[in-house]
Amino acid sequence: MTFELPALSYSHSALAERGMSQETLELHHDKHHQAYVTALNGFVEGNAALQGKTLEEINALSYGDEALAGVFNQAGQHWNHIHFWNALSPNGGGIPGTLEAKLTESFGSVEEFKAAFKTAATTQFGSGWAWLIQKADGSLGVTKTPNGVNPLATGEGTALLGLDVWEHSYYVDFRNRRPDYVTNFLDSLANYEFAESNLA
Ligand code: MN3
Repeated sequence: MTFELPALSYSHSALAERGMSQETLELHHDKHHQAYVTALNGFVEGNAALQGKTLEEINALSYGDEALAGVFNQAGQHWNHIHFWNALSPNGGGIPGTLEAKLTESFGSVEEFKAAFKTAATTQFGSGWAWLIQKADGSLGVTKTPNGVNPLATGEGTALLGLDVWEHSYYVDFRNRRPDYVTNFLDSLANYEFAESNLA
């Protein structure tokens, strides 16, 4: 199986008014994500045990296996970025009713959810991700992961909404101001319809 870079469902300039520039999407999607896909395909080509496996299967079998650490980095990042492009929207920021009720039930209020997510995203030291997840008991939670790790790999829960906090995701638009990038995501860019569609 050869993996491919999925096209964005919006134009590279579609998020610019909401704080994610065309330059960021051109670099992040066309260059960074493409590099993960190219490297992953190289690993698959050289390892018969990976051939014919889905991306989810490669994530699962490579996570935590020291000999496959390089494979996991690329597979995890391919999965994470596919999720991430869907987690952004030119009409982002509005929270649909079913998700709002779940957020209120689990966090107390939407504002408390946002505060918890922002804490996770800003305290992830170095590169990584912040996630809204649904746990096995159905409740929602917030977690953070380093580098290419995701909740699919760790088994913490189902990823509802993930935010890339690698510097390449915000340095063009926000320079070193990661907290502002996170707040802008939560208020103006997040595709909460996508998050709701990931609920069990
Ligand atoms: Mn990235």
